[in-house]
Amino acid sequence: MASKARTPSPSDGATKQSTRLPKNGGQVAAYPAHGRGARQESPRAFRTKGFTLVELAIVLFVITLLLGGMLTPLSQQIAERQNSDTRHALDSARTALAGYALSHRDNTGKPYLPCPDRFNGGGAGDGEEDRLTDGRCATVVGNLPWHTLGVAEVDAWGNRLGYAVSPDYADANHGIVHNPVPATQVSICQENTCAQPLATVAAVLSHGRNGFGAHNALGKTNLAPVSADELTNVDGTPRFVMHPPTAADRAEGEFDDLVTWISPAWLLGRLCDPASACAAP
Ligand SMILES: [Ca+2]
Ligand SMILES: [Ca+2]
Repeated sequence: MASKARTPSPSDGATKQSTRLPKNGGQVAAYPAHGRGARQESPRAFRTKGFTLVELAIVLFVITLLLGGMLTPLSQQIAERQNSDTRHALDSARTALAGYALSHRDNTGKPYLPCPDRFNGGGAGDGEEDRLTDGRCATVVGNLPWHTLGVAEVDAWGNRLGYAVSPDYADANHGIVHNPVPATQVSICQENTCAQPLATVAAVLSHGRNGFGAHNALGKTNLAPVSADELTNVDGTPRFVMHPPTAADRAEGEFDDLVTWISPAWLLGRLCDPASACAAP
């Protein structure tokens, strides 16, 4: 009767190894690679396995410094991107205004600009220009007729853009006249006293990051501004202050409005060939 083959177990090999002489002639290694001796580590090796409380505190301190250094530039980047996006919206609005004039002519072929979307009354806040039956604008100062122009409704902060246009440049029955007429109705100023106004055809305004005085996308009016310069931009007159931003702790108060404007030369340069009837009497 054949004996049943026995499956060797790992313990067999270990037993055999333990009884076999080492190849180095029987000398025993100071730190064996296997077995009980492998777990006997030196005190120095044991200490390097973890952090002490002091080391942990230092690591947390460094991480806090790194996060603080990263978060501040991130907020600055967001603010700069919002400013850049709004400036792009203002530039797009100015181009769209010229495009409107290219496609709208009175009965003599002279172009004219769109009217503002008014703040109050019929048709207010719908993004459509508000024009009277006689061809004149219902208001000189209002919001940009974003729906009429096909541009963005709001700036980067969710507020509508303001818009003012000289009546002489937005009359549907009397288009822009030659050479052009003095654009005295809309002014750009460096401060609220407006010592040296820059007469212009039209202006487009964003009320900036603080949004004071703006009409938001919900049709509501934001809190009124505090500084005299920003108050000038919401007083309903076609006079707009434009200068670099100032912080709230400055003597002149906070100012973050963004303004662009259309000069007569810029507009006619895009509407007319100088030799064409467009610019002729
Ligand atoms: Ca309207
Ligand atoms: Ca503002």
